Amino acid sequence: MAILNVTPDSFSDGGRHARAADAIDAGLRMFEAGAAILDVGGESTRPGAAPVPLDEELRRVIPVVEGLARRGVPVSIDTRKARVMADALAAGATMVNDVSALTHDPESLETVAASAATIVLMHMQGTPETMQQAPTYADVVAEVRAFLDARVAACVAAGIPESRLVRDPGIGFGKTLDHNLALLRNLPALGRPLLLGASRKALIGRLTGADVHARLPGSLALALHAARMGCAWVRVHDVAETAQALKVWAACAPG
Ligand code: 7PJ
Repeated sequence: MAILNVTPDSFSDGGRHARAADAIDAGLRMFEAGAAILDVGGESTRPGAAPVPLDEELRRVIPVVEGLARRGVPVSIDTRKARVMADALAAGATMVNDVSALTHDPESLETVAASAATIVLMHMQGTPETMQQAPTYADVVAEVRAFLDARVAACVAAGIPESRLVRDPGIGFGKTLDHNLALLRNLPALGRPLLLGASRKALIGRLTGADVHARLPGSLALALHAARMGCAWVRVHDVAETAQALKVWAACAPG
């Protein structure tokens, strides 16, 4: 899964159309480089990020979803808002990636249940504004597992088959370095199928001192670790590099 952020700081400032065209071009390049799906997002959920109003989020992402889907590129919509999910699905998206696991917007569950989309349910403690202030768990692996089980159960109760649900531990979302490492060491304990998003994240900086623009080696190590632990998906920025690493790893991995 390739990360395609459509925020004003990610592309040219030549206006909306230029920005959408740039994002579509970037998405096509990532698809050609080996991404199975593009995760299009218009609201940053990084620690401390401010929320984006609905209209603005729609204006950012829908032209990009439509442009990619029209060219036959699989698209995931990265949003916490039911209306954005609905419009993106109508524009051709086939996956919904919600960092709130369909808890942020009370209409999300019904919206995705009415579609055939695959849903990524991510664990987060707190909200993006405050989540890194004091993350606390008695047993992080058991608590994340219990949360994911409960969200899967809520989706199944709403009529979504479990085969369409993907679990995600939410690396960095209300977690210290030790919490992240406990989850990474115990990924199979979280259930299946799993998606891991660790590309360029702060834990790589915490472990190595590398700044955000120099975290490709650590990101590749985490992608290979995810593959070895049986993850079905990795969410990454550096598509060509990750695809090459995974291809070589898969050729020599036992089993
Ligand atoms: C994740 C995400 C993740 C899923 C972000 C970043 C922060 N969605 N959105 N999993 N992370 N499903 O990419 O650095 O880990 S935003």
